[in-house]
Amino acid sequence: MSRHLFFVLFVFALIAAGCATGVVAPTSTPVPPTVVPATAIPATSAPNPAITPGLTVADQEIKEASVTIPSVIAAEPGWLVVHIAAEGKPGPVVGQTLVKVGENANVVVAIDTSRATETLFAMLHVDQGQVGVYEFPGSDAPVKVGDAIVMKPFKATQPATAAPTQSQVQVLIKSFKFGANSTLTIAPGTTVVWRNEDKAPHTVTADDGSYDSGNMGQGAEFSHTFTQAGEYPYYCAYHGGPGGTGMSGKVIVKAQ
Ligand SMILES: [Cu+2]
Repeated sequence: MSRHLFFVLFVFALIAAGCATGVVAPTSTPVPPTVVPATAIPATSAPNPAITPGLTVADQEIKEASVTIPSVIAAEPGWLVVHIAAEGKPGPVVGQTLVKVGENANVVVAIDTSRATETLFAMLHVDQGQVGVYEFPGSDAPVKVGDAIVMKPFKATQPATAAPTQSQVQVLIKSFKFGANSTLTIAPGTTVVWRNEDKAPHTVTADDGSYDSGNMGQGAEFSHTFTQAGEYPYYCAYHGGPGGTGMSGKVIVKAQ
């Protein structure tokens, strides 16, 4: 037997022994794979480079203390955060919700409506640090594309409240006067409707310029809704002037 053949046999013997030990090894209960709870996975996931983060917003009325963001595209798990406006820029946060990687349609975010401003900012933040816990200021920073924060402003109006008891008041313009009594006191939210009964044209022009009917021929109507408490003097541009001069009147808006 040559040394070479001996070596080959020796290798076969080793393989056979290996197989044998594999076969005769005592069977033990299989060890289940370690299950890591989702919340315990460290948030080291890198953003998917194939996805460009972005969002689409829509002006809306606040419903059930929530706003809806039509579309949010995230490259990594994150937060859709709603900021209120402070001097035209995103200010404090009034609500946030988790978003998944990819497109999230119609994302509903519960917000603190008592602090909501007319303009709100929808902003995409990452979910780093402790996953599922919003940490900002902290690890959950805004997402940027280039140098730009992924953010868009939108208008959110408060839901309409109960209608005022008397929502509309008419003032007849007659004989070059604004009604029998030129001073009218109304509740906030009331709409005043002026109607010109004269053959002569008139105008309803606010002293502060906040509203102006322009020329009103006979039978013409002009309306304005007063929402804020205060005094609102007005005049006819043809027959009066600001400061109660000539043909003029005053609307006093007072909470009742
Ligand atoms: Cu007039």
